[in-house]
Amino acid sequence: MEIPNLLKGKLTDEMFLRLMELKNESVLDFLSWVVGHCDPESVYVLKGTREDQEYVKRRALETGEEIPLRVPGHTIHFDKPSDQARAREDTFILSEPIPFVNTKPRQEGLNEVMELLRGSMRGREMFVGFYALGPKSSPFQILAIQVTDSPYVIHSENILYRSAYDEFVKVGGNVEFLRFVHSKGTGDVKKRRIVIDFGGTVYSVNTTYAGNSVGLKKLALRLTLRRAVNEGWLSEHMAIVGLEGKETTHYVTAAFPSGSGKTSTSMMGKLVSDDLAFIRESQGIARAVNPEIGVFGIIQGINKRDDPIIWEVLHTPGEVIFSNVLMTESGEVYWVGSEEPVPRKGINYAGEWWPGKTNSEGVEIPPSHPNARFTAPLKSFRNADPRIDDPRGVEIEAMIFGVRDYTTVVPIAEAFSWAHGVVTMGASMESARTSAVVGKLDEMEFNPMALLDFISVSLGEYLRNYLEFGKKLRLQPRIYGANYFLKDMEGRYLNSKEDKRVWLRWITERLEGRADHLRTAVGLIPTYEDLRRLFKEVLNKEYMKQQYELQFSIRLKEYKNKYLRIRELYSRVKDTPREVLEILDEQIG
Ligand code: SAT
Ligand code: MN
Repeated sequence: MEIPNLLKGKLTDEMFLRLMELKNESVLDFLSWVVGHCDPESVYVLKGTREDQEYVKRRALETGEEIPLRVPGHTIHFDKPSDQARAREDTFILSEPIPFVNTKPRQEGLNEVMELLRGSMRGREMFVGFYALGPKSSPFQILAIQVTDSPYVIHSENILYRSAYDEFVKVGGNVEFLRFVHSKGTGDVKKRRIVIDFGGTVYSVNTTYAGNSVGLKKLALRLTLRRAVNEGWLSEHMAIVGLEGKETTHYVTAAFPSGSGKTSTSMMGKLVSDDLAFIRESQGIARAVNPEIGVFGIIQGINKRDDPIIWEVLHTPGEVIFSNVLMTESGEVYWVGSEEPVPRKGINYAGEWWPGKTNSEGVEIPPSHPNARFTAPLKSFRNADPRIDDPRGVEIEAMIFGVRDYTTVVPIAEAFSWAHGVVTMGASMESARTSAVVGKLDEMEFNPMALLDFISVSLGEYLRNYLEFGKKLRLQPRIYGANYFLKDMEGRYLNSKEDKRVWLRWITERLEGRADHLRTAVGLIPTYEDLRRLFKEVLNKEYMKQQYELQFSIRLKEYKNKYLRIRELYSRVKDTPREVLEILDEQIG
């Protein structure tokens, strides 16, 4: 095996040996191509050792991509003002048109991104990281390589993913892997592109926001979702959480659109995953793992009272990257909704900040961006589940599909069956837009399984796979529809943030056969008596009949309109399974 001269010229002896040890021609071909095209000054190949991790952190500070904070191990990173969220309009899947998906003809998309990447790493150090999605050496494992000229991006990958250089060495030349090429480029956000090629490579340029640049997160999801549909398993945008029951822990998944309660739900039990899940059938049981080992969470609204576990992580020495919050002179951070006093000045994503500062359009700049984030390892959370690395995955007993819906969906309901839940709860999700994506806030968006932004196959194909997956199961997870955001006629929220603890306890009791239900047209809902008992037990709160009536009266007209809209959407997708339309017809009545 030989390393091409072009690549060799960028390597120290140590880095050369690291590449040789892989004994993998396709890795060398891939890296030679990137080096030839993007032209970095030098290449750093990570084995994932402690020294490597420290080196990356040091480079992040030296390049100014991160700034140290007062608390040891904490740093802050800023993205450009117009690069604060996932960029839908600049993200393309290279394929024939797929309904609801931003696609581009393959050659056109490749030409465009190649042009932007040409010479984009000039004068910079390029990092090569080796990772595994899912527990190492498990049936879930998918290997991947991230190449980037941003130490912040590789630092984030190191926190969020299992490092797997050793796995690459172990499997040797034949290994298949996903490829992610990122360059911060010139930083001209107008030339931002994220391009997904089903050949197995994702290219991302002129952006640093982690949702656009950290390949293994949502960019990998487009590739793994397609693979899952082809292979008969599920790659989902879901948290995995263990709910403590009387005798055992019940693992459930939870799909919510970004910024609608997924992270907070995952803090209410034993934390396996806050964002992503691979789910496979094994001996008739659905088993799930977290492809990640870290959290990239929204920070706005995190406060000591509502989110004690996250609060602790954000105030304890250890590895945390804050992004797009406010930094004060003394190296403290502040974010909106922390319930701490607002500093009188500081630095944020838009430069120097003071209360009342406006942008060029006269709009007030908040101290922290609504999509400001923290990046931290799962093991820092005191509720981290001991089974995070279980190679068999955890057995899934229930799946929750949650929406941010102000007008229609009841706080919690159980589906009549797997297929009923998949179709009327998962596939029928409509949710108000949040600041996790660029666009107008609060507009209602169709967002099946909280996945529409990441879907890379036809929705019909995706749902066919989902329904078939259920048919393979001896124990089908029960399905729940949740909505933490229902309002009354005057526009007041009908529930407080902590009420979700009660809904989760109800699910636990349903799984253990301890809670009753009422049958309605849209699913099984809790009885008043059970909720009165659970509000007392869980929150020590009185729960009034009148509250129950406001929260759980089925708003039939709204529901009917919702399902008519959904039916119409699916009837336009030409490969929608018949079963989906039939279940919707039945629901419409
Ligand atoms: O922006 S990301 O997609 O990476 C995170 C999220 O919104 O879930
Ligand atoms: Mn997410």
